[in-house]
Amino acid sequence: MERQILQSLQSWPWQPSQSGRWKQDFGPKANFKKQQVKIPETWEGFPSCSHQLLELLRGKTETLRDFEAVECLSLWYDSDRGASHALHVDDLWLWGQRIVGVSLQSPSIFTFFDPVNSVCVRVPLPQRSAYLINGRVRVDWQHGILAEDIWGPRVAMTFRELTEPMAQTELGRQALERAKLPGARGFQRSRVCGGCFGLFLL
Ligand SMILES: O=C(O)CCC(=O)C(=O)O
Repeated sequence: MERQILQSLQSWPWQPSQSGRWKQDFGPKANFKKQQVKIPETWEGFPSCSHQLLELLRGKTETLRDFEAVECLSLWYDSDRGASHALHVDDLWLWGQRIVGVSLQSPSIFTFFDPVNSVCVRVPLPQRSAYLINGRVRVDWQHGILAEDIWGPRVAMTFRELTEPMAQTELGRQALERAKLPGARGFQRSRVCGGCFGLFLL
């Protein structure tokens, strides 16, 4: 399945992102400073491989049974560019409680940091594993990937859901519908600590 996913992602162009990363972003576009969100007209759903992957992940734990992703963000960490992901908390006004991600192509380490108690926890992310961040870890702890923990090209796919109030808005309903479309085609060719952190091997 890993090879199939990586091949399918190659149908899409990688856009330059921050800190030596490249990205492919499928979902609503947010202005995080203004807390505004819109649905790009050109967004035709997730890459088709992600639907099979999400189905697999929903079957791994009861916590994900009703998980409805509205964003699929693929990140390619380019070791040659010293790629990393600074410690952060995913935006709370837009993204819901559960964040799910898979690690492909090479292993890494997730660094979690509790700024209130200055505690750091490091969790290995094996190649072909999936994680779930939920509860207090999602809200109170920062997470990130240090440059020293990228040892080769790594592709991460992260799936996010909307907050409940957002999901109930007209825009939220439209985003959910769009995310469920059978699968967008690449246009290149056609044109820890309370809460929960779970790790699954795919
Ligand atoms: O690379 C990863 O698996 C984590 C990605 C992440 O933290 C994010 O997209 O907010």
